[in-house]
Amino acid sequence: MRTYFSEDHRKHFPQAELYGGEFVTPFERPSRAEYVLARLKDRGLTDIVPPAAPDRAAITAMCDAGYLSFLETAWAEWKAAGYAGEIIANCWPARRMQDNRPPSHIDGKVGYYALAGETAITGGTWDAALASAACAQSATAHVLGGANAAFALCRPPGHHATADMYGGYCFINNASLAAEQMRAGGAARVAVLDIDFHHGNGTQDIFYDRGDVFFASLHGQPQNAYPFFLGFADETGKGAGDGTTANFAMAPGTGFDIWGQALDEAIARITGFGAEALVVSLGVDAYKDDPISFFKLDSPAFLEAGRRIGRMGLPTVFCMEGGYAIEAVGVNTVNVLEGFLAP
Ligand code: SP5
Ligand code: ZN
Repeated sequence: MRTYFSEDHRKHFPQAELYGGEFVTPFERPSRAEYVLARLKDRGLTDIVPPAAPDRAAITAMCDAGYLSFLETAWAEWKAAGYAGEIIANCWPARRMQDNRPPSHIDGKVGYYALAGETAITGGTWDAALASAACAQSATAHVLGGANAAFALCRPPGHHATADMYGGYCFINNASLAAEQMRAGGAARVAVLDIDFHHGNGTQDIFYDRGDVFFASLHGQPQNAYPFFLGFADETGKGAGDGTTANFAMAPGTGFDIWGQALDEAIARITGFGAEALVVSLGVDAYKDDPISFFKLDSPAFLEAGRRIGRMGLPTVFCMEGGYAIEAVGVNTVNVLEGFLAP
């Protein structure tokens, strides 16, 4: 399986994440990608190539124009405002306030386009987010060209980003770009299977009213887990997308016994939908030692998850999402890929 990877991910390395009322080194850090790369090489998955230039038109087609322009110019505006630190949101259009009038001042814009305050933007964030999107796009093109699968080693991740909001360490929704590209490339029906510990709120939001893209997510239940305000089991899609969203929200302490059953159900739903292509939001933060998550999967569980995904027999694009038990991220991620390759 070919991996698409860009060194430009390093341009996004904020020093600050707001966590427990303190600034800490972000959990989503460049070394994560290094561990994945090292493990790929250890396991002989050495077909690792840089992506082609990003397809900006596809990004523009999926995202809000004001949002993209914000991402591109936010750092310059922030510096021009005289701020010394990194960009962190601190005010929002909360309940009963106006949420359809993007402000002009950078402070207001940041709150308008942020869905959470843990994620900082720096001078290199936009370039890195574009390079990450390019990995997903090149991986998808590779599969559309006839490969049965490809791995986009995306960093920053994407599944929390909507068409017009960043947060959860995400800026551009890489998996959604891949799904749209599969559709444009001829797959009549596409599924996104999100196995990251966190609900893929961005992906769900982008496809919520779409009958041609199925979204299934396995995640920590919103009562107890980020992003808290989406991912409930009763969210099942709307309009043409009625019935094409499936959320498997699980309790603290969930292990592979329960999680594996949810995976089987998600796979059955995707198969029943008649998907012709699959995008996997590949987060490995369901791991037992993940520092910000509460599931209890061990490393062999990721191998088994990969096997079950492989048995679907679909053309598949894997997009890297979360996973913060840094030294285990490589093993767990590559375990999914190896399980897929030898189901
Ligand atoms: C892509 C991805 O995995 N994004 C995750 C974003 C999570 N951001 C919020 C982190 C807050 C963690 N709080 C956990 C408390 C554990 N004691
Ligand atoms: Zn996650």
